[in-house]
Amino acid sequence: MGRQVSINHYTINSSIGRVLKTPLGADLLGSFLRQAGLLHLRRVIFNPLVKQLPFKALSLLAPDKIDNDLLSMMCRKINTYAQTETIPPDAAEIRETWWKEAVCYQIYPRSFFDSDGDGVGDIPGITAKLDYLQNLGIDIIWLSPVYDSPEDDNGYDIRNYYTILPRFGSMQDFETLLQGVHKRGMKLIMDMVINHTSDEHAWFQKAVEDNNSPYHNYYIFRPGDTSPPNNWRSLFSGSAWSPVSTGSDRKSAEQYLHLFSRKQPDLNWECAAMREELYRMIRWWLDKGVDGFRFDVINFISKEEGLPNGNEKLGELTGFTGIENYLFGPRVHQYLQELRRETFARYDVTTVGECQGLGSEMMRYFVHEARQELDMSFNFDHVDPPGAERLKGYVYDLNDLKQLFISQTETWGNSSWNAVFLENHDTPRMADKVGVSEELRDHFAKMMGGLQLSFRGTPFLFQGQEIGMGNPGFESMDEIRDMESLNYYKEKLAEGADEDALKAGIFFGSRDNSRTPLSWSDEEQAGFTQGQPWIRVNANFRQRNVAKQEKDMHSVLSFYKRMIALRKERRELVYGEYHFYGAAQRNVFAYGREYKGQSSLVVMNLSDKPLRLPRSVRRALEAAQKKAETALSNYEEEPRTRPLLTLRPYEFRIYC
Ligand code: TEU
Repeated sequence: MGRQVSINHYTINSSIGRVLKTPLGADLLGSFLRQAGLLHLRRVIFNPLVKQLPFKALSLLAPDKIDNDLLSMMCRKINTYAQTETIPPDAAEIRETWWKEAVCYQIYPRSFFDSDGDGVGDIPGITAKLDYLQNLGIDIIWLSPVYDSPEDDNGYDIRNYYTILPRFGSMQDFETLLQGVHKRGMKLIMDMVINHTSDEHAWFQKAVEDNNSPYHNYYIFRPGDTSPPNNWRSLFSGSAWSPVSTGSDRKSAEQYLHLFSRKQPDLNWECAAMREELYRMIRWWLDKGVDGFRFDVINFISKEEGLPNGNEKLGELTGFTGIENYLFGPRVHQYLQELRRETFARYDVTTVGECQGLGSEMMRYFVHEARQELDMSFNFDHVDPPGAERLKGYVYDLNDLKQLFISQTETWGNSSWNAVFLENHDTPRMADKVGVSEELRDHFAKMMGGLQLSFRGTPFLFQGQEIGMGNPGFESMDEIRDMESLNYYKEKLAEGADEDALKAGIFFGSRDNSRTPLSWSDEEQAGFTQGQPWIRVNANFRQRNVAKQEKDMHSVLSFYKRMIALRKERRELVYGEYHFYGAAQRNVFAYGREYKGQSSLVVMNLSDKPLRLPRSVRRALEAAQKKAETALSNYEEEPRTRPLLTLRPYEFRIYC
């Protein structure tokens, strides 16, 4: 992107309205209010009179959470963006392409299918199940990391980018998998973790052995052996700095930066030689024939120059002091454009960036087609409720998801595309976040699938979602494997937290909740392994499993198959414009989609109680029912009234 001479300059004396007009201002403030549990203030801030007040007046609204320092920091970031980045105008029409039409499926290899009885899922296990995925209608598989790794963070700590972790299989096994995928007309994208490596990666080993080695500049070191060089906190508890353990010589003692665990040192993206090594490696995978990448925490790669201390108030609020120094870092776009140019630009592949902290306005800087960075991003605003902490437990309100999804569609425009997900390996199962009762679980699972598969954006399903798997119901800390949960437990206990409450939060929110083995059948260990699984299987696998649901035309799995097939038949479900009905009314989620003369209507009841439909929705429904060629719902029995006046608990209906 060419640099732009700009007269835009924002300070804490600029009006709130002016700041809100910038994408970064709108998003920063939006996510700030969300995180601070101050969403109710949105109304106040968007009031035309309030908008005329200076930006610094915001600190009066919540003095304990907002200070001038924080607001100045926001302005600095906004200025940097305003001076260096632009969002090009939108194309007149959406560009049609394969990865927008695809349905994707995330495989967490450790827990998908174990072919050799060691209790850990593996690559031949995935190959064995390709027909299953093809039958389901999957086009693209996203494979969580299978590279060589000491598995401190289940493979998100890569020791060698060019080899496969032996317990997952060999490179030959990987190639067989890739062939099997391609033979079935499907594609495979790799997880690519390049914000950090494992501390056991040869680069890091050489870097700590010898300060003068060229590899020393591949990571981020600062002198000192006692106190950390700044106040940044790791996303996995404690300081983001650890001393290099080999340094016995005081003068050469150093600390290294790790935003995640101490076994995941951050790479120094300022180092051109390091970037070149990464690009070479990515080209190597492309030449092997992979169809793209999911880039792990890719919006964290550029760190603020000088690594300044993080704002304390923001630290308290987010739990991650320092975050403003790597979220929207100064060179992130330069790096992303270079990454694309040097690697995937010349291949017909697709990319999705994991972009925690990215709102729907800022997203356009990352995925606008004319900017040549990424194809799609995973945004996280909808993953947890406003102001809530996963490891403390919460009740998720689907109305919040609805509001976010609606507002996102307003900002995307024709040139930005997104990935739509409801579950992944980092968050508990949706039904448990919402607290759905046992008897409504199937209806709920189908409704969520219906929503995801009728929305604009490429759907990414997470393994188990297609059979409505829930959390396993952990009961003891011995069952927990995830280092994030274990570190958190240790840290909070040491701080004097109440043990029962602490455990309850972890059993609810641990990432392990979605990492238990896929329930394949009612055989021992859910048919996942002949051995002892690395983590327990879900207790209800005899009732809820793939084999059983394959035989039942009313199962969650059968519903997913039908919904996926429908999405492929009806292009308006992929590309269509939206018209929302009754959006202001709680628990009503209804939209029409229209594209090139074809239209569909979706109606949902987001609650577990019967819902009376507002008139606008009833009218739209009546019209859609009259002309519909296909109708699909998550209830076997037809509704009693026609036209429809009420929806049953978690009822989903689509008319095309
Ligand atoms: O996750 C990044 C990330 O920030 C989170 O979703 C994270 O799991 C959580 O917020 C921590 O509080 C990615 C991967 O998806 C995750 O599995 C890895 O652990 C992490 O990066 C580090 O590579």
